[in-house]
Amino acid sequence: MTDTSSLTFDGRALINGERVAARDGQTFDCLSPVDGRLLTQVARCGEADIDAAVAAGRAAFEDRRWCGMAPAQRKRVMIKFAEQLIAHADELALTETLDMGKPVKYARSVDVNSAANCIRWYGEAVDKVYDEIAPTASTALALITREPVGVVGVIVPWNYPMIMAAWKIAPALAAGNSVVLKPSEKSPLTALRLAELALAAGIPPGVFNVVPGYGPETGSPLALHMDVDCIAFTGSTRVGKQIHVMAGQSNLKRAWTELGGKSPNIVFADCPDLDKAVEAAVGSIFFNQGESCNAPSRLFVEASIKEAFLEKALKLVPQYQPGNPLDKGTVMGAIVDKVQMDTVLRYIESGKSEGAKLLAGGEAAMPVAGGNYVLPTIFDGVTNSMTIAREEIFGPVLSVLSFTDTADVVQQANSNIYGLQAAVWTRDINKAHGVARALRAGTVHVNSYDEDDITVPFGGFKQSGVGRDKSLHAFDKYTETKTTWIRIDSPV
Ligand code: TXE
Repeated sequence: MTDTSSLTFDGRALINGERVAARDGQTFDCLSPVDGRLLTQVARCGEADIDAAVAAGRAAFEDRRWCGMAPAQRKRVMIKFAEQLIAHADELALTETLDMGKPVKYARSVDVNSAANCIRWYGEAVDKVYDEIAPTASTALALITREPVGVVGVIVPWNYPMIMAAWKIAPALAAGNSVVLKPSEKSPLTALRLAELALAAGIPPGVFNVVPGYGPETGSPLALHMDVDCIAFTGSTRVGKQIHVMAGQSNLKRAWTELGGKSPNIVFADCPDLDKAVEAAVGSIFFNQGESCNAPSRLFVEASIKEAFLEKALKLVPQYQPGNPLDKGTVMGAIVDKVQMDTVLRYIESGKSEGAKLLAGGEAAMPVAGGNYVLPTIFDGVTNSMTIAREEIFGPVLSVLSFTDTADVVQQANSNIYGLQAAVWTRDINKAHGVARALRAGTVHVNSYDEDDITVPFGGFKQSGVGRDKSLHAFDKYTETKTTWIRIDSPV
């Protein structure tokens, strides 16, 4: 078991380079889903704290202490910031595990590394992205330049606290903006450490502020703030819609949302490697306890191979028994809190009562007293109209549907409000391309589910949100495009 006795936590906000309590002194308890222990008390920030953080961000932007830095220097500081994450990798991973319940081995190998890589990648990009000159007539020069939007508000969820924050703060900071980050009240601790590490790396005070608190009390004032130029959000579709409304109600700040998913994973009988398809289907839904927006939660298997597929899948299930996330051998940890666990269990009950056939799991588990754990669950005989096929569960629950016709499965896959991710497994290149093109999703995998790289955009069609994280496309969200016309009265 990993020793956590040396860890201490500071739950105060970080505004203008300093750790501060909420203006009104309020706090909330930060409980660990691993065993219910109290980790620390966290500042319960409100409107006055948001005002202070936005003012600090605005002042930093106005005096150009960050955006005015030479790009090569800003790059160096960003890379140092990434190095700070790696230097504190064990501490960050343990904090993430205690705060939100994911297995420590993944917190270290996936979350810390991925967040550091993201910050480094955008840092590297700072002095490599060029502006443009438009192909106008020779009587004028038209420069098309990118400018930071100003103060960027960022609201993130609890499932990948560091990675979700990094996907937004890294391109926003690299582009020269100031940031005010509100982490989820369910997992606020690593975000606060990120801001301290940014300071240690040389990001000037005021540029990166973190204001913990609840959605309506802390997130809403940020989304409604008249001096915030852009709001970038990851979370539920329900709140995402409110974010766009709040942007419109206030100063028409740019609003970008990465929301829910109910991703279809379509396995044809001619899939090139059934074992791989099974491993991917099972591994991807149970990874991170199923608390992933892009989890392949709807599995469509061609009827002729369904029995063989499920037989193999069920053999893998025991590997995913929930265990203490602090144990380095654990692959499935705790559900983030009791509220989320109850939500998952309610969905499981709805699957049972709507007529799906429970093949595995289907109830809570208790590997550690006081924690929140759910068994890896598989339902067969699911139809697309059942609640467990329509709604995002955000837990370790796989819904299995079968099909016989290609056009029909595409239609079923697309008949959902979400369009985040999808997969198709076949060795027929025509079918692969045709189906991939017909699927309404921001990312489609062919014969895999776990390809991932910072170089590719991530985001959804339909109600999975607006805009893309990752890749150079993310700069579009955090920059304004300016045209400068220069008249040329040429003497020659
Ligand atoms: O998300 P919320 P929750 C889905 C998933 C999950 C469900 C609920 O299905 O079961 O959402 O999770 C802040 N104004 N996803 O309740 O409420 C909130 O404090 C401004 C999918 O945790 O959307 C947190 O920081 N901000 C998802 C963030 O929004 C508000 C990841 C997300 O919280 C706010 C998480 C308000 N009125 C949940 N209300 C994904 N796609 O990755 C809340 N917030």
